[in-house]
Amino acid sequence: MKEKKMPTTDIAIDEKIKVTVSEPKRWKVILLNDDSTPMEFVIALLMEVFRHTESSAKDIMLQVHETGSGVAGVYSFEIAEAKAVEATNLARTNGHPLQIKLEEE
Ligand code: TYC
Repeated sequence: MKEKKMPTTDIAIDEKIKVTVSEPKRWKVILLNDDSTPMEFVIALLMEVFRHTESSAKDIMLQVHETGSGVAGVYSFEIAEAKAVEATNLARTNGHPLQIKLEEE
């Protein structure tokens, strides 16, 4: 039995997929000044939680003391939040009112 050939159509698919990848947002952990958190405590906290050297920790502490605020570090949101919580807990455990805020870069 003879087979009938079906008509064929060639279809060219010209499809472009655009993928846009953007950098994840970064968050600043900002220390705020107050009248009673000891300077030495802030320096130790900046060294322990934010891994600063004694020299950069002193600079940041003085910046906060003199201008009202200063950046302890810049991280992804999860890391910034974890460091802010850790630093706040450390301050409260030691009876200090140190305030910390996060700000998108
Ligand atoms: N102003 C505080 C004092 O004179 C020192 C201080 C610095 C407090 C930085 C908080 O985030 C701070 N003892």
